Amino acid sequence: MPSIPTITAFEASPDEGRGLARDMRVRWALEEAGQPYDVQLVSFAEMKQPAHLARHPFGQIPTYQEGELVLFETGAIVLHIAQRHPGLLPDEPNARARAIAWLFAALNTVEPPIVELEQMEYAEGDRPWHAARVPLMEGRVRTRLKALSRRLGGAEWLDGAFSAGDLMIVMVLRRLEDTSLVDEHPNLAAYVARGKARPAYRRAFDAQLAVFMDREAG
Ligand code: GTB
Repeated sequence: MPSIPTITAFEASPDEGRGLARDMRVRWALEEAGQPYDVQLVSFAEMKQPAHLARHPFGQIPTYQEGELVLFETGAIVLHIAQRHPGLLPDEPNARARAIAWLFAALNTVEPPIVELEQMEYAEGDRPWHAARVPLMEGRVRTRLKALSRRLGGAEWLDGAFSAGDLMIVMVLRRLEDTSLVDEHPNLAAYVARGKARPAYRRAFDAQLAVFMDREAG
């Protein structure tokens, strides 16, 4: 009998239930796949202990455990789920390869300048070069968003039916929610809204929010 996978997530996520920590990507993929899962919550201290380091060499969340298989990296985890369940990758081989390309593009091409912009705010906000660097970094993000918006055009999803590639792009774009950068492209804003309106997304979001609410309730 196939085992129910267990993922790890923050015991106390710094995002306070906003669904911005990376377990949300895995939860969403599992919900799209209709795959039940368990969650093991870990503290920051536990994440750096040998038991968790055996699961994740960098001491981070999320991880994914299914029988003998232990995985880290959200790209690898989402791809694994998508390859084993219907609903997240097309069957036709070329369309499937293109959907996987979008998954890689989300992580390798779109997310890096977004993370850099984000990190600059909290890690370099008080540095003398900060004011000069902001427009530079925003420019790099804008370059990616412009290209993404152009490619999406008036389509519902990036390449045919909703795929793991869309899931990852939506999650990466969500990282810009505290800015107006996505809103500069109404088609991208509508695309993110479509992703967030999916029932599987809602279930995943509510599940991670419940962790925060339970903790708040004491
Ligand atoms: N490349 C890895 C992957 O995709 O799986 C990156 C994993 C990662 O960065 N995990 C973060 C982590 O464990 C949590 S998600 N950090 C702890 C550590 O490195 O010690 C990153 C994150 C955290 C908080 C917010 N937030 O508060 O909004 C958003 C995103």
